[in-house]
Amino acid sequence: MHSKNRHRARGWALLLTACCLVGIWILPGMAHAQDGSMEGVPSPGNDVGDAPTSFNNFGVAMTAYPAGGPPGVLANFPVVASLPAPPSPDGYGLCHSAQSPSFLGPAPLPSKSGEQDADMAPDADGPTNIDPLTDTADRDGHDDGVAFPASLPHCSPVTIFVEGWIGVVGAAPEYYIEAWFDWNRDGDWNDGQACGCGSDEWAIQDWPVTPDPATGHFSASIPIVPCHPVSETDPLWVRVTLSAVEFSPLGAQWWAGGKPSALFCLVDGETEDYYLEPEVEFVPEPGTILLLGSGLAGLAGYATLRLSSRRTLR
Ligand SMILES: [Ca+2]
Ligand SMILES: [Ca+2]
Ligand SMILES: [Ca+2]
Ligand SMILES: [Ca+2]
Repeated sequence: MHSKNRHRARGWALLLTACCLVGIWILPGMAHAQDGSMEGVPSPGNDVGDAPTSFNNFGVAMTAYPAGGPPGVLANFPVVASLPAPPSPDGYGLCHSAQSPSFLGPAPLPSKSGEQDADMAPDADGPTNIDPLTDTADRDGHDDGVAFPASLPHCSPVTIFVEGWIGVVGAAPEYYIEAWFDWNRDGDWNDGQACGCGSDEWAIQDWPVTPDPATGHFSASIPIVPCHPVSETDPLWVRVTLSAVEFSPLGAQWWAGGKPSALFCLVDGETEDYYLEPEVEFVPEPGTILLLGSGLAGLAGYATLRLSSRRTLR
């Protein structure tokens, strides 16, 4: 082998070794990913989030609140993962290999779907995760690994239930859950401590999860303290991520739900974004029927808030 080629091959070997060690891979021509199992049809290679972002490939603003507009709070979340989109203030969107074997979700089958990018087809689900031109988000398939409590009361501890599957034979015994909550509803996850009482916007930091060695399944009920400096009744964008690496040692450019470069993804895991909307629910008091002045019967009770989402609640 020519010494220059040998030198280059050694360089790639060292790079690959480094990528495996830190759980990050360099995108191998992300814009032209191919999957032989799809008979040569271009196939999406990465799992990306589906929160709205104004840093997209169409150069148009998207709305964080209310989702879909009319224009209110601008969306600045790090979502689109690769070039030529510009970086958000918190970098590019998190991405994991869609072919890697670990994911969030209740079923022991692959429960994540790949896409070219958040706003670029092809997408294994059909529609892209987000459509900047129509200000539409939250369209990724398989956002199914998180169960939120019925409410997120201000400054009161609750638990977030997360489950999934770790399918790497001989994997490190621990994987890690991260979660970000846009507590101050300003369209990003970078505000740290937004109340005196509650969790950081990076509310779940490197929470270790260990799979059952026989099945690969894991689950965890992870404590957080919700914080609502604006209003408990406003909707909320949340990101939850499973990865083989801890984010704390990677540096501050990873601490707001994004990554510092468009040129790589995390190898194993999945990212799921959720739009939680509190809804007013009438709770009747048991056994109480009132006779109103008009002669009609009515129930005594009270109004309460209950979160709703396209996804699971408990
Ligand atoms: Ca999933
Ligand atoms: Ca979603
Ligand atoms: Ca998708
Ligand atoms: Ca925020």
